Amino acid sequence: PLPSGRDTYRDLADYNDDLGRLAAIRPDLVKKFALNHKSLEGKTVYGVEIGHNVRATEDGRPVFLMMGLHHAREWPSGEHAIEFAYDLVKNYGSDDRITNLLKKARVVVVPVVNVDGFEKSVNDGQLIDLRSVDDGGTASILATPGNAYKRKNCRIVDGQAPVAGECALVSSPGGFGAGVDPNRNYGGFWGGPGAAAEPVQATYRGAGPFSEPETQNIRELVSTRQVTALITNHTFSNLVLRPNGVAPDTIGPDGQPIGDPPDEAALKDLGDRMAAQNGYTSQHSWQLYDTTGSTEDWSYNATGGFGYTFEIGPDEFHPPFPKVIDEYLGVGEFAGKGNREAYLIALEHAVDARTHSVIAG
Ligand code: 0X9
Ligand code: ZN
Repeated sequence: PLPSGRDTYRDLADYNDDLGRLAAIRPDLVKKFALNHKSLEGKTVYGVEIGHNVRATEDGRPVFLMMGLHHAREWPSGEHAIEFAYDLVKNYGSDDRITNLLKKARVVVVPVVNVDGFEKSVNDGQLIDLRSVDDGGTASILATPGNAYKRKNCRIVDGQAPVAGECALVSSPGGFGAGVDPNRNYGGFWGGPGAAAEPVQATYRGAGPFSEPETQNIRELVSTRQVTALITNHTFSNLVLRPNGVAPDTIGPDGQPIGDPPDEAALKDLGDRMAAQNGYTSQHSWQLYDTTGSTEDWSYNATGGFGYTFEIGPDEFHPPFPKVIDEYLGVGEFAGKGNREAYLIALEHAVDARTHSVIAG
């Protein structure tokens, strides 16, 4: 079983309750906190901080940040994030490896970054099978009632939603509904290739870098801690992606090719070691396709903390829950290929690493 014992997907209330439950189980070890910015619909976004003597004054211990559900429809991405929190809490004090890691580092888990979008997806969802659709399911999505396959946040731009104020999936013909793509709205290379300027598109970048509460929340979290490693979970394709989201020969704002990240060898090494555990393919993000304004392209280039996107699962946004369980633990169909061990390796890296600086929020 999963560390939490759950056997069905959580909705937004379940996530928030479980974060509170974790803190109630071990108040010395877990602190539930609210991020700075409420969502556009006024919801509070929560996370937990986990570490030995967690309520002690901030002591500069390095932080490993784990996130899920930037994209609303990517349900396993939140489940694996919160199960990792349960795993740490359950094993602290009995498992020496985890106990020692939590003495040296703090782990911050924000399982649902895009609360508005996720609430629509999980509560108003009608599931369809996307496995045969090779374009990410967009053709089927447009034919599907409900919001199960909603991706973006709930930013309403004039003319984008069918009813003013409604955060719907489907808008005008050919559109992808309301919202900014939170994974195109960060400051790293914002406005470059692989992000759309048009609000109806699936990868709409927003009006400007960090225009959205979701990205503001993560920017402020990363900017006020020593986040030496982060994983942002997505689904699907069994990938461990490392910066950057555009190829080294891409011309940057200074007119020169951006090149590979200065830490490419070490980024690759950690990515490869994680992929050896979960069986994913470790590669540059740009080898999937171009993206700009993504989470770790900002965080890595701003702070030097290593950041990775995990694309969980072979082929589904909402696999049957038993698959989500097995893929976390590395059992059954996923024997020897679990994310649990990959996450622990990232946490070990976080303990040893240092960021360049803490930047202003
Ligand atoms: O397009 C995305 O945002 C991610 N794929 S998804 O199917 N979950 O939407 C991939 C982002 C990869 N690029 C970077 N991380 N830079
Ligand atoms: Zn995604």
